[in-house]
Amino acid sequence: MRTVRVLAVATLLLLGLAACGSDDPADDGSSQGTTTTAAQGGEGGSAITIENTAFAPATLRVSAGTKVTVENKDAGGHTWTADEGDLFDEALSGGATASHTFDDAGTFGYHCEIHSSMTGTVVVS
Ligand SMILES: [Cu+2]
Repeated sequence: MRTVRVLAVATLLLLGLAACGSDDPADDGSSQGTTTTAAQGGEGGSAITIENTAFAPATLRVSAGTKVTVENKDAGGHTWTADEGDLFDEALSGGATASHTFDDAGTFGYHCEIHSSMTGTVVVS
């Protein structure tokens, strides 16, 4: 009796695994498609977040032509200002977002004009 019960359980487990196995490829296919779309901006995505008076990630790596979005999650205002030239200079009140498309490869430092401790870099390749 015990052996039969074990076999029955094993069969159910195998059936369950087989069912999962047949479902997974479809799930993986759809989620991979979503991931690919989201990852087009390059490693680490293409979004910068301002939170607790800091930019994150401190260094964002994207490929040329990527539109980078900055979201200010703080209540207070900040700016997203390029260190050199006037590539971008956005005033971001609490909850605001801004974006800039980086067409050329290079390393672009930026800062907040209100808080000197707030700095970051976008590396475009
Ligand atoms: Cu600031």
